[in-house]
Amino acid sequence: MINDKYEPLTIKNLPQRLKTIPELTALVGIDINSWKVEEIGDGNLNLVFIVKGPAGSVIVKQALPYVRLVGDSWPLPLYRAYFEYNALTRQASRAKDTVPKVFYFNNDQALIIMEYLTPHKILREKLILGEKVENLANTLGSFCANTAFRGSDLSLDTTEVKSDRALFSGNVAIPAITEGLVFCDPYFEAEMNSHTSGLAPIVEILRSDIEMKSRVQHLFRLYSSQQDTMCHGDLHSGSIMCTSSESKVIDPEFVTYAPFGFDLGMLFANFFMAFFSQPEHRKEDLATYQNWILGVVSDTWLSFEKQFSQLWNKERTGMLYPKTMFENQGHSSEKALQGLLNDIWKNTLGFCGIEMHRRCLSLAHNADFERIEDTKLRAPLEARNLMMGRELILKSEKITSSANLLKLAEKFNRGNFL
Ligand code: SR1
Ligand code: MG
Repeated sequence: MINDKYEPLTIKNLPQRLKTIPELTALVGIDINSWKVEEIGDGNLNLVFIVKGPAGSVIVKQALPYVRLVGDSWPLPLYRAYFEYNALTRQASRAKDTVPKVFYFNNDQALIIMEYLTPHKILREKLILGEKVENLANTLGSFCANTAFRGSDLSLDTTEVKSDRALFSGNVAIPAITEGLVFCDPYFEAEMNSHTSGLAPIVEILRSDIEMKSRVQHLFRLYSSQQDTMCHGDLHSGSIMCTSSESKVIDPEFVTYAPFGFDLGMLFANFFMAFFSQPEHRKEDLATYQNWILGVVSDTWLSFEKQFSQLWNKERTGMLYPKTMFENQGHSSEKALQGLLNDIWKNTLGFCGIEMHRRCLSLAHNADFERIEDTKLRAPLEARNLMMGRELILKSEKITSSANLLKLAEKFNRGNFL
């Protein structure tokens, strides 16, 4: 199998094809007749198998040469597995214990064998079910701060940053999905778009708002040119797996060097979509659960800010804002840090607004809203989400604290826009 031409795995052929990989047999056992293989991929792009054996279980993830969600009419390079592997190994060392362990990688087969996270569940499912996760904000805020800081010119030697920028700039076709589906398609009648019936008046407001569209394009320019750090690139609630008290970040195949606030923006948007969709997922304890979600947003920022500031003081060894210019001169770098954090916050809000739009208007909607079968009930909730997204894009400079951000979400949650 190892030297074979690429071929997608199936439940049937997987044991025969992978039986000679020692890293795998050491973890699940050598007798392939005792293996149980299940395909569990429910994402938009890849094959994901659980392989269970007498000795243990692992995940086998294989890229397909096309977008699974659409079919082979949309080809997609297999090389994304290589970038995912490289992202996972960096995240593992920069944000300890927050990503699955990688046991084996095969470039020809676009295949990664990694830790089976159990009893973890996809966070999006937990949010739809109304389940809370202890420490969620802390883990995610620290993950974002650690990966942002430690992948950048604030911390790494600049030769390493430049070489990683060059490496990840090879990941062209996958971030191109973001370039199209996230930053452009929501704002005109693009081919693959769809939206819930009843949303036409809101769509008209958004698509005719020239100021907002211009701001979206300014943020797109930042995304494409401000290569601050190695971002996960697709940090939504489907890329996080949790138990009731532990969270792990998975699936960084959209990895790209991008602005500091990009991952946080995507993440916040997915919490806001969970928040706005709640009225159709539960009646009991609705306010309590919605408040919990909002608390996760503000605590994630708090934890990001705290960890980023600690790293600023302890690990600022890169070429940017050097200690030689500040501390070593007896000068405080606090103002510089504050300026940077303010900039990250502002961009986070902008990216957040755009992600809130694309998940309702472009391809690849999310289950938070899609599970609400009755479109008459779904549309008004999506309208709140879309209108808040617009406000975030238009007013990101004026929303200067997480308290203001939460107030805004509460205000839009009461809104009737249709
Ligand atoms: C065609 S891929 C659609 C979406 O799925 C991924 O998870 C990314 O979010 C992408 O935009
Ligand atoms: Mg994914």
